[in-house]
Amino acid sequence: MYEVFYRSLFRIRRVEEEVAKIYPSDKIKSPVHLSIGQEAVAVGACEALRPTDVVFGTYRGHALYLAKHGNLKKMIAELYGKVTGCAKGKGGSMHLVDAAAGFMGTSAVVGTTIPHAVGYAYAMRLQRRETVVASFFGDGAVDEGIFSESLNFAALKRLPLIFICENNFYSIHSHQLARQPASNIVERARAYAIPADRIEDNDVLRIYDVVKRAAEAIRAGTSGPRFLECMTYRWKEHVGPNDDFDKGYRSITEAEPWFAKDQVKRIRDLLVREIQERIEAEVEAEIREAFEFAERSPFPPDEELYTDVFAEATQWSAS
Ligand SMILES: Cc1ncc(C[n+]2csc(CCOP(=O)(O)OP(=O)(O)O)c2C)c(N)n1
Ligand SMILES: [Mg+2]
Repeated sequence: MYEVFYRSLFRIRRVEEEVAKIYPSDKIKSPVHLSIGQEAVAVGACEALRPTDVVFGTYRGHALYLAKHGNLKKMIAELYGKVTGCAKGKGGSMHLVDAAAGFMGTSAVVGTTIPHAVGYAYAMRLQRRETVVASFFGDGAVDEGIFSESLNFAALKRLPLIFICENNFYSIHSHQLARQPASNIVERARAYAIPADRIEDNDVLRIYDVVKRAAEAIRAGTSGPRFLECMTYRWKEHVGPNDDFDKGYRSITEAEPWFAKDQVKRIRDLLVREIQERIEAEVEAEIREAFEFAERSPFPPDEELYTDVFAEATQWSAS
């Protein structure tokens, strides 16, 4: 089990470190919001879900895409704006999608994928499917009205949905307590009669356990939606590859306890050396291959400007 966690955590960390390294070259054609430091939330949750379960995330979506086993080559090609990318090179880092892996897409507009997840879960309930849906969003999305509307509707209809708030304390440069009167996101979920937990320390194994139990209860039909608030910490700047502890809105002293809780290192230390090294060599080879694939892929042809703009008439009539 630890091997599986470590492979996923290490893969995400290393992919994003490579993204950060290559970003100044301008080969990557969209802004990047890195999850370095926050990987445990996506990995703990996605390992607890089935491949057939689906997740909806945000523009800070690399970790979730990879944790849900999204295609790495297509992700890097998408960042490069290449036609082989997961959104044909038209979406970039903030609009990753891999429906085959159950990664249903992300959006740059804060809060917007929460109701998408609710709608999907409603469809699963109506069709009596076993699929569990997970909606990932930041503490900033809680500032949006749609957050409360979504919780209310999901609770009312007992939808098969797990809300997962990645609370990294900040919405861009604004601390949660500069935007909200109290640090009580988990209590707001309880106010809608949604069972809710808060995990304080980014512990990947605890996140796994809580999501596993939630998914089992939902699948057994003994629970409506569940809510999980995961306290975590973004190590890099809000957008881009750099550190930003010199910007004045937060301090390195605040960050240090979170560096000490690094889950990539923690799970690595639970494995014997041969296994660590084997996993690392395999992941490094996969990453090299993905960047080479992106480098040699072509940009979309000009005609692609006119496709995927409006839904095709056949799609409307089919629905
Ligand atoms: C509706 C909307 N309002 C404002 C913005 C500007 N904006 C972009 S990212 C962001 C921060 C959101 O913070 P949070 O939800 O905590 O996610 P995090 O970046 O911390 O992962 C904001 C306010 C936006 N993209 N969409
Ligand atoms: Mg945040």
